[in-house]
Order: sequence, then C-alpha cells, then structure tokens
Amino acid sequence: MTISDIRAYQILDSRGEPTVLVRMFSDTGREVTFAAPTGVSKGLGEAVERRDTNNPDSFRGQGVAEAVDLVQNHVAHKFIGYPLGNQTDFDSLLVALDGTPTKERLGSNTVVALSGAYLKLSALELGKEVWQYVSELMQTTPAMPRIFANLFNGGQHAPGLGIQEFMVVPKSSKPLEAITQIYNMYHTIRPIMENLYGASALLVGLEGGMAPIGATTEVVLEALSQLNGKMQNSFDIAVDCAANSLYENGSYNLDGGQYTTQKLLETYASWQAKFNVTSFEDPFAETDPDGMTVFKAPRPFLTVGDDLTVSNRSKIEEFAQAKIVDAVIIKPNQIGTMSETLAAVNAANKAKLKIIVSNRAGETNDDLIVDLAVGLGAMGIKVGAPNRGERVAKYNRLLQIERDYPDIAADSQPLKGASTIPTDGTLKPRRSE
Ligand code: 2PG
Ligand code: MG
Repeated sequence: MTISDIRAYQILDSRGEPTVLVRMFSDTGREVTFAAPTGVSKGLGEAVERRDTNNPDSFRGQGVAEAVDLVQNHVAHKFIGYPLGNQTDFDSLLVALDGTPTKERLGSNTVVALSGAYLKLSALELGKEVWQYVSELMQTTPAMPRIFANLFNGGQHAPGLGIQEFMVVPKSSKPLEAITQIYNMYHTIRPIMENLYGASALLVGLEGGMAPIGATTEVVLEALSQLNGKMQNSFDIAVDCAANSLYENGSYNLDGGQYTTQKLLETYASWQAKFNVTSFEDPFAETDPDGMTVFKAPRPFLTVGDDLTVSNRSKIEEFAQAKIVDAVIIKPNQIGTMSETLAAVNAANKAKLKIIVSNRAGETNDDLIVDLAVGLGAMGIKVGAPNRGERVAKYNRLLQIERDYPDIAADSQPLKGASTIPTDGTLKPRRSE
C-alpha cells in the first residue's frame, strides 16, 4: 500500500479561475483526485495560495502553472513509494518541504490538494469510506451535520446585499428531509423576491444564492422569518457577516448606512429579537479592536469564527479562551494540510466549540468536505444554495451517505453557544475583562 505516482494539473474552479488538481495513484492500481477550493473573502491569517502573479500571460496572473510544476518536478518524487495510511507523517513532510508558516513556498492550494488526495487514497486502500476513515483517525462518532444552506448571496460573493450569506438551517439533520425543506424554501422565496425586485432576483451569486439588486438586509431577514413562521419554525436563520469586507476607516458600511461597532452589535441583537437570527459568523472585522472588546460580553446568539480563526489551532485556542466564539468554521485550505485541519478540530472540541465544516466561494465538484463533516460528527456544514453544480455535489453526497448508511446518527445539535444568554436586546459591552 504505497504511492506509485502523483500528477498535478491546472483546472478551473466554479468561478472559472485556475486551481490545482492532484491525481494520486497507489501500487495496487487505484487512483483518486482532489482539487483545491479557493476563498474570496479571506481571513488575514489564512495560508497563502501560490499563483503565477508575475506572469500576466498565465490566466492574467491567476494561473497555477508554477504550483503544478512544483508538485510535478520537486515534490512528487519524494513521495513515490511512500506508505499510505500515515496522514500525520505525510503532512509533516509536506509542511517541512514548504518550510514557511503560511505555506507560501509550495502554496496552500498545492499543499491541500496533495494532503486531501492522500487522505482519499488511504481510505480507498483501506476499503473505507472517507468519513469512516476520518472518524477512526479522530476517534469521533460519525453523525449527519445540520445543513447551512446559503439562500441569499451578498458581500464579496454577489453585487447587491452587504451581508455575505443568509443561511437557513433546518432543525432536522436527516439529509433528505432537510434538503426537501431547503428546496421548498428556495422555490417559495424566489417568486416573492422576483415580485419585489424584478428579474435581478433570479440571478445567483457565487454560492448559488439569490442576489436581488435593491434588497436590504431587513427585507431578506423578514422574508426568511415569515417563511419560518409558515413552516412551523422548522429551521434556524444564520448569517455570515464576513465583516472584514464591511469595515473601512474605523466603521462598518451596510445598506448605505455607517455603523460604529457598538451600533452594529445592537443591530445584530435587534435582528436576533425581530427575526430570530440565531447564528452570526465573523460579526466584526479582524482589524477592529472594539469588535473584540464588545464580543467578550455575553450575547444572545451563537458566534462563529471563520476569518477570525482560519482553521488554525492556536487561534482557535486563543479565541475560545477569550470567549469570543462559540463555534468555528473548518476549511482545510485555510491552514493547508488535513492533519493541521484535524488539529484545529481537536482544539475546538476540547474548548467545547461547535464545528461547522464549510465550502469556499471558489469550489470544485469534489465532495470531500461532506465526508469530513460526517466523520467528525460536526454540528453543521455550509454547502451554499441548492443551485450550481459544485454546491449540488455536496447535497448529493449527503443524500448518498444517508442512502448507503441509514444508521448514521442524525440527532441534530442546537445552535447555541457557551456564551449564549437570554436578553431583551439591549446589549452593553463589558469593557474590562
Ligand atoms: C465564508 C466562505 C464560504 P469564502 O466566508 O464562509 O461560504 O466564503 O470562500 O469567500 O471565504
Ligand atoms: Mg465566512
């Protein structure tokens, strides 16, 4: 059970931008592929991709020909004959070959493509599903995650809305039941938006969510909350503020208004009170010193770290300690290798933070993140809208796992964090901690 060959290629992701695909072969004649996804709204602490920035002829500098060449001519030969089923050692070798704290030499795109392919090939050789193998590596109990379906796109993912993602999260984590509800929501809300905003409401953003031009945050939240009422409160409402992209010169720009940190916090509390928004991802910018201070206060909603925590073990430990986050987004390409991703998950589990595995804005049709979420027994998975092939690939993998393994637990976890408190909506910052 060893690696017999590794090939890398340049392919296009869901936005039509180049990305790295790795093909890995075993000495028994088996083969897998894994391709790196790409973020559009990124955390400052993310591992860095390698792109042909100095070569305008290579996809206007966005090409990954250098990364492909690195794998092919400098990395692959080191792993020919390397045993499978040894993720930690494989990844340590990759990290050592890169030799930088941010993976900038090999590139996070190269590293994640190699590490993900190795995980898939090891599972295949051992005769296991990837989720089974992940749960064995982590000693976790596999479980079906709740689906965070991104019905409206904004921020850097679509023109129009300022908030990047408006997600519905069915309370059932049984895939067919949850996906049927998500489908019904999507197709109920589309004509409502078309009536309000015309044909633009039929266009979709990078993750397949609606992107109505002229809509405001409150109109969308109102529509979702009314729908929830009609559907017997069968789902939660979650937002990804991706606040790094709203923050400029010390204040936040949203729906044409300017918000101080305190005013934004009160606005979030009002969305919670009026529309029952239960989860806020990246509510403040990383570079906003007041954001961190106000968020040390108890709050009435789940707070999720993504750009803030970047799937990095030490950042997760730090933010958990400061009680700034209740849950973390896990995206392997934010950190590089699968082992570092699993170390981040371990840190989150130890701190009792909930886990939400997530897709990226630039995706491929690969469905590894679904197996990761199921194997880890993650609370949730962000998979975009039920629209666009690269998003639907994840929905379909959830359905397939449910069909093939109907005994996997589907005891949906609540969207509540350690710091969640009931409130009347009047939040005060706790300035000295
Ligand atoms: C996010 C992601 C995915 P991006 O912010 O959570 O939804 O977006 O890939 O652009 O970071
Ligand atoms: Mg995010």
